[in-house]
Amino acid sequence: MTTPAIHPLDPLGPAELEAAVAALRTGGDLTAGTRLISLELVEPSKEELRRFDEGMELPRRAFAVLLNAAVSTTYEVVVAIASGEIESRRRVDGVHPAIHPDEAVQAEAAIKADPAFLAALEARGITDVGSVMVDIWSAGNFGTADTERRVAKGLSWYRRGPTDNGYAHPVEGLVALVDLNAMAVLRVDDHGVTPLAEHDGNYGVDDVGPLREDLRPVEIVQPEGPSFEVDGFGVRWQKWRLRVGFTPREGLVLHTIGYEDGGRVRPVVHRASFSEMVIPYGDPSPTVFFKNAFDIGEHGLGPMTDSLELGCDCLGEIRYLDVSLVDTRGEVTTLKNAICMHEEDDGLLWKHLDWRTGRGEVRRSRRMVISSIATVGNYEYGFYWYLYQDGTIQSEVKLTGIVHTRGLAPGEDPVHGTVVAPLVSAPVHQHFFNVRLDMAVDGDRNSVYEVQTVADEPGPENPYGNAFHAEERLLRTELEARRSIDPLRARSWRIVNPDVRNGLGQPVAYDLMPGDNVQVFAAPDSSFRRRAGFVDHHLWVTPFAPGERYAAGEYPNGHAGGDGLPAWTAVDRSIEAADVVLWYTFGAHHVPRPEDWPVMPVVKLGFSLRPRGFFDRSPALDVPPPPGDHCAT
Ligand SMILES: [Cu+2]
Repeated sequence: MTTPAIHPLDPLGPAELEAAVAALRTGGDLTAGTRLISLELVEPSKEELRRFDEGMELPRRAFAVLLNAAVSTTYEVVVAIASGEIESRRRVDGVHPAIHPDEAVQAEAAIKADPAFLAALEARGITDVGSVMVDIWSAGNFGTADTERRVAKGLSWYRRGPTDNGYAHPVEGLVALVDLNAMAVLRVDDHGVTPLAEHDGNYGVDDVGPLREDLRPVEIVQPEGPSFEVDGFGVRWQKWRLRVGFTPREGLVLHTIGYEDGGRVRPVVHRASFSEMVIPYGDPSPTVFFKNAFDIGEHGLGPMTDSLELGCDCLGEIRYLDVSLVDTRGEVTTLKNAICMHEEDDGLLWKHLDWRTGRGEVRRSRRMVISSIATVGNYEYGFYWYLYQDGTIQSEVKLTGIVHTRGLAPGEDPVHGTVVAPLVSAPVHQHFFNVRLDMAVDGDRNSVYEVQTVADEPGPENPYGNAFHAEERLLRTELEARRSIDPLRARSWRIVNPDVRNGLGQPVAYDLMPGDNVQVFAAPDSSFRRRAGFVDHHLWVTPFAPGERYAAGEYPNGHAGGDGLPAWTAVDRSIEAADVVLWYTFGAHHVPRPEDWPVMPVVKLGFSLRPRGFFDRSPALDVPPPPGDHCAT
């Protein structure tokens, strides 16, 4: 068997991770007292990629974040994979690196062995600590003495059996504070005993009573296989070309998305990824107020990514990609089927019936789906990218899993939550995502316009009062480009290449079309808002800078705030005719419903990138009619 040649954008494979870990051990960076928090590819620059295209080989390098837990010191180390040479080593002061899942497991064990915690359980009539599940939450930064340390908080639930849904039985009022570096419990705060909720919240086949019996099979058959080709991490589907990537922090990443047109591949997006996400809860009670986990920056989606199963998470002719990850000790594991690729029928693509002649043409839409799902404690996040035959790229998150719960005192009627079962409240919260789009519409030099519809003033030019038009406004600098959605004016943002014209003489462009979105409700001076400044605006635009990767900064865990987009864009750099990066923040309110219990049906949200004069006319005209002669006349 031949191994496909490694492309410079491919994620680090198992042998490369092993080599990097060995180099870190040899170099004295990974020792018994240090933890490997993350290890990922140093991605090549655009300049290097051009050299690769010209036939030059590029060296592979790994970027490691290491924590010396004994002295609470963080290091960033760059390793040359082939030679094992340590290229650079930098101590980063004043930061707390992300919490690796290994550490969460250890922190849970430490809490469950703590005498004060056991005593607090006993006060609640719980003597079998093995049935208690303690979820580890990032502690935020509320300006207390604790924030000097790398701390997390443990919240507890009780399982009535080995497969019981513990979230139905909150062990309310208990907050354990754990020092992750010392892996020691600092304190257990007990805010008062309430009775354990009795109702179960199980959802397995055997738990839910008779299943409906009127569902007949749907089979997706592609006898000639799917219409896409996968070569390593490279993907070709219809006229789309791209490379799939994966990082321990962002999970699924798409690289070099381009569209083949007139015999050449025209670039659209250089790199697309979920750069950050955060879920602020709106309940001021002591077991909830601090909950605003930055699941990407404080934890990392990679190790939480699910191994997907054929025919369950995706349906049809599926191609999977495996990815490899390291744990804090440097052990390499391969996650099978981490990324799923398949095609879906997408209903109508276009249609017209000439009603005078009875002649009709209709085409069905097919879309390419590239997806990955992360289980983040109680919740599932599905990250989906769709490519369409009309040149559209869509990004969608699917929210599902189990809503977070807290226990209620008898008679308590929660203002900031929904009662989903007796004595169980699901607190109100929001889910915010930031997608980083390093755009390249027909090249790197792009400008961004805000587009919205305006009504003309009534007057001699508008005598009938009917006139309205779309108005474009160039966003010249970073501060001008801090923008929010305005759906009533159909506001969108246009990424234009000022140097390239279409056949009609118009500059080629793609539009960023917002989907469902919301505003943030936490107070402007709250700890959460200082730390998650990227939720202040839906759109941010920056000139590309290699160090600007994540919307809330490189190290959001326990950070006091201000890092990331608010800091970078305060410089107010020019973004006109530049290599621009768009950062789009979108979110959902989640006022839980009884119907979200005990496991929540999927909620979808996202946005699209839609061609605007990128083509001279519909690029979907050459899609053939469905087989058979009954769909075209
Ligand atoms: Cu939610």
